[in-house]
Amino acid sequence: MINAKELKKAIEDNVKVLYRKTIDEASKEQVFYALSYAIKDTIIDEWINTHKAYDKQDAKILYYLSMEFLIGRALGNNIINLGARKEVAQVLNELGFDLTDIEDQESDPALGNGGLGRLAACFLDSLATLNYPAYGCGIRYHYGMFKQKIENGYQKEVPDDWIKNGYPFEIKRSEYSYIVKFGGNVRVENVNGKEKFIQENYGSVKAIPYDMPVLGYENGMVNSLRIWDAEAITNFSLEQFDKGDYQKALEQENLAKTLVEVLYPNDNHYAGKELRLKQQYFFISASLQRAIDKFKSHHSDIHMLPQKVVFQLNDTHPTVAIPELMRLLLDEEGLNWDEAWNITSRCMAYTNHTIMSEALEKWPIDLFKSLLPRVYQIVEEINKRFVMQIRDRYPNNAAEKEKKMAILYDGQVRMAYMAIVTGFSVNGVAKLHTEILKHQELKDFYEMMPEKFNNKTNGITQRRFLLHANPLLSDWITKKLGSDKFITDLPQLSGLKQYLNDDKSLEEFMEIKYQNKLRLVKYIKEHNGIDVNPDSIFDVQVKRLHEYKRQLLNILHVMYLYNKLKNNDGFNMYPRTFIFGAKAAAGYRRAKQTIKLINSVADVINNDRSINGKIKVVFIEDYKVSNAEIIFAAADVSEQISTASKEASGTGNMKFMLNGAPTIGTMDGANVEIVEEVGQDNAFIFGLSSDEVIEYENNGGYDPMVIFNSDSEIRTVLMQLVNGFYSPNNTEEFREIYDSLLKKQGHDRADVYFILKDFRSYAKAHEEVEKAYRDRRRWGEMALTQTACAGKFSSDRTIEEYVRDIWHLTKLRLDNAK
Ligand code: H53
Repeated sequence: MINAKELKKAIEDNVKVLYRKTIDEASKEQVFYALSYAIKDTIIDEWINTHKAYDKQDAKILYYLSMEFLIGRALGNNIINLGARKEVAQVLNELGFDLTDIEDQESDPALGNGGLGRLAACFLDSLATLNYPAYGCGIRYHYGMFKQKIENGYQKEVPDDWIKNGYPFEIKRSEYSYIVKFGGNVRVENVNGKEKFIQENYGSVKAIPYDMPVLGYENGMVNSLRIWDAEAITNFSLEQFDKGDYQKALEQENLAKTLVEVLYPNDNHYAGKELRLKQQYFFISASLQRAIDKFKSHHSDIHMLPQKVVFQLNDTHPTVAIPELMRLLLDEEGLNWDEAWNITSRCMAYTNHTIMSEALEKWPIDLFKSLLPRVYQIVEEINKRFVMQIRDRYPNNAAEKEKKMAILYDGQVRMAYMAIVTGFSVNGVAKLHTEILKHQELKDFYEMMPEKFNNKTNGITQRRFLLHANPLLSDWITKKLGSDKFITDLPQLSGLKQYLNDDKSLEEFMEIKYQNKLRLVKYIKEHNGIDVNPDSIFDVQVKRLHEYKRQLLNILHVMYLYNKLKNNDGFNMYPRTFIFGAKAAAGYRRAKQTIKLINSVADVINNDRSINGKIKVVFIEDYKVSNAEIIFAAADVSEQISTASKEASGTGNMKFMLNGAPTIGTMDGANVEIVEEVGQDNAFIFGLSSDEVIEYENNGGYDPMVIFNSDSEIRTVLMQLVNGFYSPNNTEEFREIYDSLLKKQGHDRADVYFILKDFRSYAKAHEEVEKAYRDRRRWGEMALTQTACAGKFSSDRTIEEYVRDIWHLTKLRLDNAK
């Protein structure tokens, strides 16, 4: 528990020691550091204590291996999980500062792109809250996700130097450094009749871990997020080297520098770059070496590893963990193949997050082999043995099955297949997604090894996305339920259903939404300079920019509404603010054009006085975890409009729901389960089903030209893309977007994402939204229903399912827990 007096003194002392200032002279940034160090001080004993308990209880440990952890700011979250929000705010007040202002000084650690990275962060929060021993293992990127600036409507990427001034919540732990080797060749030696594989002529780097505390909610548990940094190996004197070695030393220096420099900014798309594979191997090799050493410090028999350790592969990105663990067991521990295989396959589990083929990593064999020569030999052997199994099992169609399932095929290493073949569990991230995996994308594997497949519907942490993001609502819920148990038991929210018939409660709920809208209005004014009407419907789509997520459908619909307003005197429309927030991968042309389109449409519409502010379009610059919290709390409508079958789950949909915003969406990903919870009447569903999409994809039969020719309103909107209506200075600005909707794209048909196909039913769903919103009582009920039914979507539920079905962890007991 925080002691107010001690905290105050600690802040004042820290300001003195760090800056040689008294508190009244300190800047907000200085107070941020002073407070953060004070908070870290209060965490540290529990952090030590937790890890002592790991050892004492000989706990089985989960290693969540992920290239991304989109953790967001730590200070506010740590204070929440210490249960000290009010006390800390009070202390700061007394010192003349506001806690929210101070939190705003923290740079947002953006060590992830989007859903996958944020999910990993929510999982860490839930693991600690539920007392499960776990490490997150990742990379300490020196530059996280780029900061987005919008200049003249275009996205511009600015480097995110998040550790420039030091990050107060990390600890460098040089004593746990490891060497990671790249390249060279493998020499085989015969030692006492046994083959020994020796990698030589390699380049190497030193991997150094930095730990960040991950606090459970008021339970004294502090797990670690371990992110690896790279340093050149410098335990030699350069002078002793001849020219060749000097060259090599420089190369190693360079490798270390570039290795952890930057996060690849692609979400759901792999770039196939050598450096990316290096990053993957780097953090995997270091994490596994450390995990094995830790295991061995308590156990003498390496065969016991699966009883004490489990590795979860977050997508294909960490899959090189499989041959690397094999390597360590074979070459370092001296096991034979069968023993090593047995251990590895019982330690590894894989989560699939997408069916999009461009996101499933396939490495060119040549690249893989030259970078990881010994690891590649092991992959070859795994493949060889699996192919033998295929031939055994399918003697009549072995060649066809090999083509579909072999790990090495067509000059490539298919990482997902290696994960499925080796691991003991393969899970999808929402019911629909898992069904599609089993019966479409991975059906050959499902047929061969059905026992591995299971579903774990994603979830989100209510500590950040309700408690921290929306204090007004969480205080109200606490009052209404007479308890704050929902903070660790989200299904308690169903108790709110008793207020669905209570006008006064509905009004209170709506008033909270209004206050949160005012907070966002202020943010938008400060950051975008746009005035937004808080009485308008806040219709929000925030997520990565990707064609399958169909921000384009949304903005085309805005263009359509605007035309209706302009052309039809009788068209009456409830004021709407369409809010977008999205980063596009730096090299993703179409996505960047869509950002420009949204901003160009905003420019025209926001400056047209004739429509009386009925429509506003806002593009929020630099969408990230910290402003997301403000946005979710303020949304009236949640746009979840991916082409059915493409969004594996979505988690933003859950954050909107929790904060009382009904979904307008397709039957895709977790939307399906959201509708299951709230009922059809409390969601606005439109568009093709996933079966219909897949049917069209496989058998054709969709031609957007037919729609273009027959629907004049749609045609007008499309023509506005190429007649300069939104780009008077360059009529060609949006030509590619236009073409993508109407012209065949290489091997693909036009309108790959069925935008025109779904347009009319989307517009209809929007009419329903408006109708519902005009009935204030109905809307109140609908909005409260979202929050009341959100219980299922806590990541606490998801984690309990992983523990029950995959990880089999035991809760840690903490002697001096509060
Ligand atoms: O993972 C989220 C899902 C979401 C999916 C996303 C994702 C990435 O962010 C990156 C790569 C990838 O394969 C998948 O798109 O639907 O909610 C967490 O599971």
